[in-house]
Amino acid sequence: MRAFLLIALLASVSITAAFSDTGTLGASPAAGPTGAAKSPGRVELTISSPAPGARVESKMHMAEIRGTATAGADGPRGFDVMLVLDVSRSTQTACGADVDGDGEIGEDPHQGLYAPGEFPDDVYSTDPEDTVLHAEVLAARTLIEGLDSKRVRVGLVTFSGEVDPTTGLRRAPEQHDAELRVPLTRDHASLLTALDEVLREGPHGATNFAAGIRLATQELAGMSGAQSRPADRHKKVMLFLTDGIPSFPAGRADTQDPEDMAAAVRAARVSQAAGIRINSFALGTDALARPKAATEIAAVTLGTFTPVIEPAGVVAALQAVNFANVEDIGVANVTTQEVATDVHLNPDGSFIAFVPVKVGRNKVIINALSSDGAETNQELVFEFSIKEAEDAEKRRQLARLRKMSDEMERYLLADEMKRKRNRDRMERVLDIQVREGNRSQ
Ligand SMILES: [Ca+2]
Ligand SMILES: [Ca+2]
Repeated sequence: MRAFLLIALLASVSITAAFSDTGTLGASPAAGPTGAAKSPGRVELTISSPAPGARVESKMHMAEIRGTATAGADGPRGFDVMLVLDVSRSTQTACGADVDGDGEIGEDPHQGLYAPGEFPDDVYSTDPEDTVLHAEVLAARTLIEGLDSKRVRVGLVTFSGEVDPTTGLRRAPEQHDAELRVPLTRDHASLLTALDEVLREGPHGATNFAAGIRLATQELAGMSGAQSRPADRHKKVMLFLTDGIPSFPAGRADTQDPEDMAAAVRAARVSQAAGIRINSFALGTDALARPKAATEIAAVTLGTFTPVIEPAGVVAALQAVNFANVEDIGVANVTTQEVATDVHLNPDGSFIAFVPVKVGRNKVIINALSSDGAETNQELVFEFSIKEAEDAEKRRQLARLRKMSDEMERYLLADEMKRKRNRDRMERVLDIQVREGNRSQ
């Protein structure tokens, strides 16, 4: 039924298509009828490729559209994102998915799946590259690779807490339970190198939330002692990943003292005062059994708390985070009467959409929706022709398809509802055009 409606709408849009050539849907951002009609805030669209009128070539009837959406008239110039990763000992456990993609799913021998003695007692993942820490690192990598280094600075903090093996307490009162791996930088490649280093060092120690939050806050806020240089009008975001509950700085590492959580919440209040938002991600059953600390640090900073039942799901969860306040991007091809279903919106508002096209002239509408409900449309006309794929291009397309791993498929399933809303919205956008077109004729 919906498909029929869409076809019907699109059929009528061909009239509108001719009409809008006369300039109803101006090419300027925020000029679309829906954007002007009900804008609580404002959202702007910049299409970086293809250029208007350009000739696009591809082996498949599919054109790649890249751009950026920015919410708010006085929106931030850019983003400072501090990744805060839990490297405590428990992150050595198998996360339940094939993180390294070698075809073997690492399992925790302590879960009773193997005969006693089959694995040494200190092995927590039969595939050493499928641990919770590996899932965190893969999530961080995937996130970083999707961010625009011109607009987003990224830094890396890890936290744990060295334990005195005889007492179970901290080794020394002045010890640092968090480490600044990379100050905020546009050199995203340096983050990838640092993440490799984190994996080489491996999981260790207890879980000191407060230390991680304090160090990340110092850097994001440019407090004294910070190594990161301050940036003007950058929105400050902390992405805090943990598989546990705070066990340090108070008392023993194997005991959750009330002060462990109180210290974390106090640290988050300082973040809040410094204009930093904490988005927390609690991975796995341990973290979710008692998620109070992870929810509190997000709540006091007006950030989001994301429960991630399967730790490997953090890859998709981190990718789905939205710090640009851009809720959704929709793309419809007026010429082929199809709506793009393959739209990747990055947390910084940049996006890539693959829209179905036909050979010749194509008119495409791109719609951006901000978190506060503001919308804008932009249209783009380009020429499309089929080309024989060269080997490099074939490899690139294959690599892209392979990247859509099991993880992404799960994400797509979970995303089904959102996609339906997107589709409905684009149908509405097209419908408005039809009505606007008819009125003017
Ligand atoms: Ca594996
Ligand atoms: Ca404790």
